[in-house]
Amino acid sequence: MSKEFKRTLITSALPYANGPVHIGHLAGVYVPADIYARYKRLKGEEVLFIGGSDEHGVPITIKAKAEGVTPQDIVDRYHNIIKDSFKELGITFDVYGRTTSETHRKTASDFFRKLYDKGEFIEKTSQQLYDAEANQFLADRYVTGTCPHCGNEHAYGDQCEACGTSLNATDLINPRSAITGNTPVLKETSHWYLPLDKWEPRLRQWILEDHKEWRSNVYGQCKSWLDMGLQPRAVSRDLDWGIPVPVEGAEGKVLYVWFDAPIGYISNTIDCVGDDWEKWWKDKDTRMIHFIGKDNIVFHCIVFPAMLMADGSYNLPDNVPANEFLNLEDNKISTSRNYAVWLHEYLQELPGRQDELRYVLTANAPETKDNNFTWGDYQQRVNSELVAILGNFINRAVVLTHKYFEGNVPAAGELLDVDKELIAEVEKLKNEMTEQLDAFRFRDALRTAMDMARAGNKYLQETEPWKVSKTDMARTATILNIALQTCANLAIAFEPFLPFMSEKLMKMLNVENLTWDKLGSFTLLPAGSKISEPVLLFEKVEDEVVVFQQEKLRKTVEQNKLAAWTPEPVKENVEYDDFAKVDIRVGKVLECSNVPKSKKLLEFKIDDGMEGRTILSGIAAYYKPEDLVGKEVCFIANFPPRKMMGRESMGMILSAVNADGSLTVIGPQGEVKPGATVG
Ligand code: B3M
Ligand code: ZN
Repeated sequence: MSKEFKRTLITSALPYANGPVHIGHLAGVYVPADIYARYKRLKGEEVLFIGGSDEHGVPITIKAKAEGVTPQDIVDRYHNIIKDSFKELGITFDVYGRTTSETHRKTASDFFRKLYDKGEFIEKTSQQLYDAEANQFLADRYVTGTCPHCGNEHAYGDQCEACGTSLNATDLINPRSAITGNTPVLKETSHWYLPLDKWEPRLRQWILEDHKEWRSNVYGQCKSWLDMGLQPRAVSRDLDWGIPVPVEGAEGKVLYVWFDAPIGYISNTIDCVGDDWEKWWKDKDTRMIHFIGKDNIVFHCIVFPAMLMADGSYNLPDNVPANEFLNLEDNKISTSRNYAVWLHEYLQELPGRQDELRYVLTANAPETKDNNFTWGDYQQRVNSELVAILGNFINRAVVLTHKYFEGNVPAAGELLDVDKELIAEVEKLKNEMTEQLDAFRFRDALRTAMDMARAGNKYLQETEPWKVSKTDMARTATILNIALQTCANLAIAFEPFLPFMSEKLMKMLNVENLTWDKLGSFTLLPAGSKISEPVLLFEKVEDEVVVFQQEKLRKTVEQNKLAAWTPEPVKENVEYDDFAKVDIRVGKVLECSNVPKSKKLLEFKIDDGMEGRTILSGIAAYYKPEDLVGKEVCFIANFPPRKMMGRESMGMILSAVNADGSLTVIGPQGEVKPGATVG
């Protein structure tokens, strides 16, 4: 970073208030943003950390319609769930606002009106997709179809989630209305367009020349956008949920959600600091950083900057460290398919384990490529890293100090090489962490902090105070002084990542105000000061937790399969005479057993109202044989005898395969005499 700034404005993408936040949001945006905000505050810098809910947009109206409530009901519900769960996870927003606020309505309207009055928009009439039955224009998520770029058949009218391309609804191939499923018609309507092409030269200079330091995934996506050539982009919609376009004669039209939402960063700043807001948005000594996921790059690096350029009075972001996506147990996280680990559920099911989640999400952060979260890895990292390395080192240093010095920090005597090596190592690791955090490399910085804990464990292993104490208490005092000072350093190093642990540790050490500049000091705890009794910082994750969470996901996948299931198409017609040839009867199961050496076959002895018969059926995977004895089943009686596993089968028992893959044997609803004909 070349320019020296006086303060940092940190924004984090405003989550749609159409559902809770999940670990993908956290890993992608909010945990890294909070790490950075905490780090900058630890350095004593002036920071403003902006968050808030994005409460307009079609996903919200679709959800409201599906639930038979108003969009305001939806956003009120989820805004509060999201806000509360962020707070409980220790995400330290200075403000968490919302785009249905009056401040935002005014700020967004004024922003639009200023550009309108400056003649920055093109007003254009065009043919847009329209659902005649629903009597509604189809924008954004109201229409789905095939992406013209990658062939994804479930692309939306504004974006293809598969390849990330931003789309116009009319780009879609085979468009379908998300309201009625109908094929849309074209209908004339007028909108205001922001001529992105006008800002292309300046955007090209600002990104491709002035910000070569941006992450390659961000820089690359911007470059491909710019190389494709920017087109004018509609900034209004024919919708009834959103901010009304503040122009006479614009009834029924609202601001496009991606025009409105980024202005939410500004309005939330106003809600937070009032008249002081311009210092954060217009003063050249302020550095703005946008934390987002990769699907928001075009809006934060091209569209919003073009809006700010068109206004002319705002700063532009200095960096946009967008993360890639996090998958869950090797599958894509999906709000609509409820396939996620929801933050509010995690906090309920695993109370007090906020740090563990922050740790695992940062250790697996998709900073340069998509990554994966598994419950097995969560357990392994908590148990073998947080408990066994970090917690273990701190616990040993504190327990031994109570054992040998009644909890008083012992004075350090002359330092030996092994002591000096640890001190030098901590200083080296501090410098590495500083460089990594400044470069938004949070995974690496967390690993470096863990290396500090590893160095502490190694130090105790090498100095063995539990042995030295038998002969040399002065040396023991030095060792434990050094070990405790290392614990105090860990409280600083981990504060951005594991704030709850850091706070507990500082309390245990009876120390406070440990700022970043103190990292590397070995005089943080004065000799003679008292430390508290050891507190367990991390508990092992038991297997039951992993089993429960994986079962929860399995059930969700099953439910999705059921919900997505559709019957097979009906076969070709048959003549009645053909059907009449099939002789279907009711029979009673007298005996049922597995066929030796076969995983599939069950052997049935059936009372068919005649001589009785044996039927073999490949349903052993679905039933315990004993559960079928006494049941009435329907079977085809006039198939020719068939040999299977050396046994003769006289007929076929009818069964249905369910949507979830399970199988049910078919029988009469009530008691029927064996041998009765089914017609
Ligand atoms: N509401 C979140 C998303 O695309 C979107 C971000 C707005 S940030 C101004 O998932
Ligand atoms: Zn695509």
